[in-house]
Amino acid sequence: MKKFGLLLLAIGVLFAACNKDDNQVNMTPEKMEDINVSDDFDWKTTSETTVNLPKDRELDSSAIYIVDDERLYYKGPAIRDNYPVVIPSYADAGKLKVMDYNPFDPSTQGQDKKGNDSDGDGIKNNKDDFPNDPNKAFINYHPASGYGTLAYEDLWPSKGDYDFNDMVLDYQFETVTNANDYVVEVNAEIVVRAAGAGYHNGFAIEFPFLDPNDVHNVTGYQVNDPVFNIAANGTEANQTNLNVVVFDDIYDVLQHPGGGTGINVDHSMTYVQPETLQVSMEFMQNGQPAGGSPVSTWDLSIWSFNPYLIANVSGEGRGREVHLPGQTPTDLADLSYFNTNDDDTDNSVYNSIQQAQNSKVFAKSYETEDNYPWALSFYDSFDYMIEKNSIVKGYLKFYKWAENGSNPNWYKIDNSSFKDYQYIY
Ligand SMILES: [Ca+2]
Ligand SMILES: [Ca+2]
Ligand SMILES: [Ca+2]
Ligand SMILES: [Ca+2]
Repeated sequence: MKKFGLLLLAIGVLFAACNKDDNQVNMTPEKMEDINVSDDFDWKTTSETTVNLPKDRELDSSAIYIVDDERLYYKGPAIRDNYPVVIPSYADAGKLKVMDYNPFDPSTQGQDKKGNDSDGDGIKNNKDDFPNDPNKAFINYHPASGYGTLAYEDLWPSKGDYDFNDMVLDYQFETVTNANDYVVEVNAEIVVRAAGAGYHNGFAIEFPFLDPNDVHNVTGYQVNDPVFNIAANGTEANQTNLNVVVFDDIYDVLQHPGGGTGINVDHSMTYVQPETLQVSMEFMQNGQPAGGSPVSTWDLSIWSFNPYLIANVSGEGRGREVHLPGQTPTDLADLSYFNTNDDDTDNSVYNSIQQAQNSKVFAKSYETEDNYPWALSFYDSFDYMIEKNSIVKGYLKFYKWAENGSNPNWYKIDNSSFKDYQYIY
């Protein structure tokens, strides 16, 4: 018995030792390479769901509003049985509901006094964002409130230092629709915040479900380099899908402060005021669609926008596109970069995709063999890293999200158990 007890004790000590080792292994990692990311991890900070209109709904309204406790995700005519809705991953899809008025704007409740519809577009005055314009009815935003952020590494197909500040942009899309839920115009605000890189990088957006001829014109972009061929309507020429080149050189948008590498990534250098570009796409003019048929909000699916950095334009031209993980290159991307250096895009899948245009079924793209990305898209404005500091060091729960999807609010929570402020700009 005594011997057996000692043995148990010994096993207990061994277990304690193992646990201690485990704890050390599980300590907060210091670099991306310490993180184990599964093959199927989705780097998106949003999730997509479908909201059904209740069948027994009281139809006292000419418009519906899809909301949760904090945000209005959609407003438009009640003309479908269900609506796609994209919410931040940390939000609770169970809280989504369809209402007959906008709870964040009490003036939309009920009818206005006489149920007036001054412009006769079918949307009552108190619900019509343009009560005197029959060609416009609603304004929707993506993200639903405030700005989202795009953060890039620009050395693709080689991996970089994971400071994700080589280019940092905030974005907000304003979509104007009419009483039939057709898109009249999309107004994008692109706030250029930082360039923690030496390359002269450009930035463009593809709308993967739309055709270049779906827009009458694009305004507000800043493109001078002749490697870009811009068509008469302001879209990029020689593309199957609608592409808008927002700018061709970040160093033409933000002026370098005169010292150090990059712009707004080092507190010892002069801060440069971020520059806001207002890029507008006009889909309908006086009620007339640009293409053969009007574009619905479903066709647009604004949250499916495919933003990309074009690396080192002055040195390498138009072809080196750096996309979000899982996204597809455009027709003008130089495909010879794939599967070189650290890129582990699945080329066999890609080739079959080329034959079935517009399908977004990549098994893998723009990730390393260890499933690390070159770009991140945030549903909210993101506080980016100081130059050459890995996101892993600044955001203490990042690794948990990347390893098992927990802590989807890892970048939102403003306290020292989530952020190590000394590394964040
Ligand atoms: Ca109206
Ligand atoms: Ca109207
Ligand atoms: Ca970097
Ligand atoms: Ca950098």
